[in-house]
Amino acid sequence: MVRILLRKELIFLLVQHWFIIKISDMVNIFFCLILGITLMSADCGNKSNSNTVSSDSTYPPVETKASNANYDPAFTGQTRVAGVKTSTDYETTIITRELKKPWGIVFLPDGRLLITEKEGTMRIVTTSGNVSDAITGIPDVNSRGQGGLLGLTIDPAFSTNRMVYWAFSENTSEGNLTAVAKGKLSADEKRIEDATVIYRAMPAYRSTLHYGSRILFDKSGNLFVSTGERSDIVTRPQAQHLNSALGKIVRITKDGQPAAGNPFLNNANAKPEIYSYGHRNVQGLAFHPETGELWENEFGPRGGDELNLIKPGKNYGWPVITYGLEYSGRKVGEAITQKAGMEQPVYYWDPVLSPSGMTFYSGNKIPEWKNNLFIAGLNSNHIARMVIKNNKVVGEERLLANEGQRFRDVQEGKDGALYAVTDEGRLYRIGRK
Ligand SMILES: [Ca+2]
Repeated sequence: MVRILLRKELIFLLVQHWFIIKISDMVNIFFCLILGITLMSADCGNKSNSNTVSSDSTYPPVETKASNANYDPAFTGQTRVAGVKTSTDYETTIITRELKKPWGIVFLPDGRLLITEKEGTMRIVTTSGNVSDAITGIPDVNSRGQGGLLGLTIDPAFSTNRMVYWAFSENTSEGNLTAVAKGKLSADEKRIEDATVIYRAMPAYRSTLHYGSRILFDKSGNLFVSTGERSDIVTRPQAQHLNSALGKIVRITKDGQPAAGNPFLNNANAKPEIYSYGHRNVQGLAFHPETGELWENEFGPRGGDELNLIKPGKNYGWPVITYGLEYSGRKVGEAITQKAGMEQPVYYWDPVLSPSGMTFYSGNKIPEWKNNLFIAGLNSNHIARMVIKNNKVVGEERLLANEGQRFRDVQEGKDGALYAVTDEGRLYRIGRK
């Protein structure tokens, strides 16, 4: 009897134990299933990302660092768009390392480069790396801080008149300012003849900062010139003032006069050379090869570097609206990013790109670069390739990011390659392999 009871007890215990095992197994299986589904869906997520990569060659945004400001963009695609990668094989060559703080590049009709150097010299450089002596005859520049011999261009009729135009920071008795001069490159290419200052962005101010300045001819033969607002808190509001040339893009004739058709010619309180306003420090100007429209980049403060599409008479907002912060980390002004009557940047960078010279690629050698914008980055140490469709940025790539250079200007050569100069003195060629 005892043995039967013991046996029943034993069977009961075994059955009970079996259930406990089964229940714990089922719990385990349940959790495994949940975990499995989670893992599978995570895996599916990865798979869908990698499918995106293979189907349209887009990648995660190139910027991975935290932004300085916590502002929201005004529209999708105004910052941190998808990354892209150049698929055509290209090679990067250092043509020379002997330049002294080069600032601007322009191509002569025969394909050689005429380059400004910040301290006040120009040199002619061949694509094989032959660097000329310094060209003489250029008026003195104030090269302290961000000043010096800055952007340059040549006359559309250079082949017959040999005229060169350049922007520079000039000393005056009231302070310093951004000026534009012109002169003739002598037949032996050793000097600039009859250099004449044709334009001064007034008022003068004592600062070493924010001069701009790039200079470009438009199709009508007038010059676009970009300035800066001289950085200080006392001059900064002048970016909004139409009676000041600080923080502007101006449009002038070859003699420095306000160009016909400028938007404020009939405004008695405005400087007639002003084309657009509300800019901070503009070191990049370029025309889109197909639309012919003028594009501009400018430095924001801490974050908020901008790419803008420039329209006559428009206000680009600085210092009222910005996506950046003061260098101290404080917010700028009323801490707003949008306002009626003020243009939104097409794109902004936070952290900064530190954008300087730029160009649209119009060649065919690297097909996917056609109509892309290339921007020289200083503190960011790379050249930004921006894919633009219908006036919106749809892709961004970083080129030459391992060179450790401060890129000051990038321009397209006659051979369908890009040429870029760096503060460290290098000239690069980036062309098809
Ligand atoms: Ca702006």
